[in-house]
Amino acid sequence: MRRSKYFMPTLKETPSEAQIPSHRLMLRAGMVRQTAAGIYSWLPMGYRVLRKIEQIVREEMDATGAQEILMPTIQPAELWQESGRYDDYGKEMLRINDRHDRALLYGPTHEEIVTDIFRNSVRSYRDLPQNLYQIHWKFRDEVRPRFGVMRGREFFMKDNYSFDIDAESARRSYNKMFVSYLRTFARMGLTPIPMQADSGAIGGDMSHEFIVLADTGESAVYCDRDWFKTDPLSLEIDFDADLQPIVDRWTELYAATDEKHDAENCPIDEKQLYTGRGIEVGHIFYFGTKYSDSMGATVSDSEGKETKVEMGSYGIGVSRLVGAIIEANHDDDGIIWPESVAPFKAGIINLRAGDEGCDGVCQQLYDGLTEAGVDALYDDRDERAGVKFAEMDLIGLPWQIAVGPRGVKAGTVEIKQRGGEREEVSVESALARLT
Ligand code: 5CA
Repeated sequence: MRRSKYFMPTLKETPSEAQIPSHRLMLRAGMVRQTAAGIYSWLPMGYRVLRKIEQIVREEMDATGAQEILMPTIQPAELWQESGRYDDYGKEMLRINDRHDRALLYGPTHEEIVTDIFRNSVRSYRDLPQNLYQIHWKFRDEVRPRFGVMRGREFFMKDNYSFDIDAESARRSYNKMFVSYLRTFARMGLTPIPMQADSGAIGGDMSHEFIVLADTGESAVYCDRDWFKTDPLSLEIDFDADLQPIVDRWTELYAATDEKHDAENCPIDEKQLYTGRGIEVGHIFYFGTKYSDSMGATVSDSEGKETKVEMGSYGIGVSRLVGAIIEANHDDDGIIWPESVAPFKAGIINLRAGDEGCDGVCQQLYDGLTEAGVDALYDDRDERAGVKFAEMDLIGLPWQIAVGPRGVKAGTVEIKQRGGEREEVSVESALARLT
């Protein structure tokens, strides 16, 4: 992509409404624009990151055997009246009447819809277990939308729902999601901490929040310092095997939120206890027959007896993750994208656009990267070098290659990793490093 043609409305000034780094940086880098309170439009660069995160989530969901579906954002009130949540949900639910005066709502979550699909389609234990997921928009009319996409009213979520014949099998489904979440967040360069949590409006008796550390996070975190010693990506995971040992290994380290942390009885000794703040990027729930009971979702078991199906639901805040990743990866100059979610892998900076030599080398780099399937943003504008370097640091691409007249004469370019040291190398070795 050529910077001169790219729609990336960066801001020089720090927007006064933004209180935390990720919100400031997302506005300054032209990734998003607020359309209404807590409602955002995603501009090209922000949307590229959102899609990268979405794709990692999708790949990791698929790896567990979950199947992707797409449910409507607008839902009929009747299903929520059946489950008993229509009144409970209160003002957070955006309620709508259609032209026939039928009560609809913009879905804040999808337990009711998916339970309805299930009860109309599945009759026998032979069709279980099932696990269905979707990635799309939710609306919650939060009292205090804030921190940009971190606490929006409209936000992008991955939500999935498991259906099992009994509690033991439901536990296996829960464990799969638990382990899959460790991998998912680790692939985005984050350290996920699963913590025992309250299940709130979703209900149920087993629940874990997945927290990533950031000083600006809304949740307090208490965990064992040994937490940070194991990389989930280093584990061989077979989703058909018993995952309980992996879950135990993580939960034995003990981590808890404010509500669950009990200073008197905390099993971790003081020196080992890490206390900090974090951002909730995922939340998983096992709620048994809460919805199958109220909504009548049953299947016949191996003896032909009608049995209420055991359910769980599992969420990941896909749009929140864009902010959370920035909170965990930035410096005074801007964002520092982990490669797996970066909007482009490299930025090419032409230090003298219009100079034949510089233009030629930049084009050679750009073509070479494009042919190798490496996304690059080529700053071909007629702008001061300082402006270009500052913008590249702001938008945080993992690699920068600067091309100037002096280097071109010597057959070299300057390559550096965001936040790292500059190095003079040949055009070929710059290409080799990135491809
Ligand atoms: N039905 C369950 C699981 S699918 C559910 O809705 N869980 S949740 O309420 O915990 O939401 C799942 C994730 O969505 C949260 O962990 C959080 O990362 C994200 N999320 C929740 N509210 C917001 C919000 N207002 N703005 C951005 N992300 C949010």
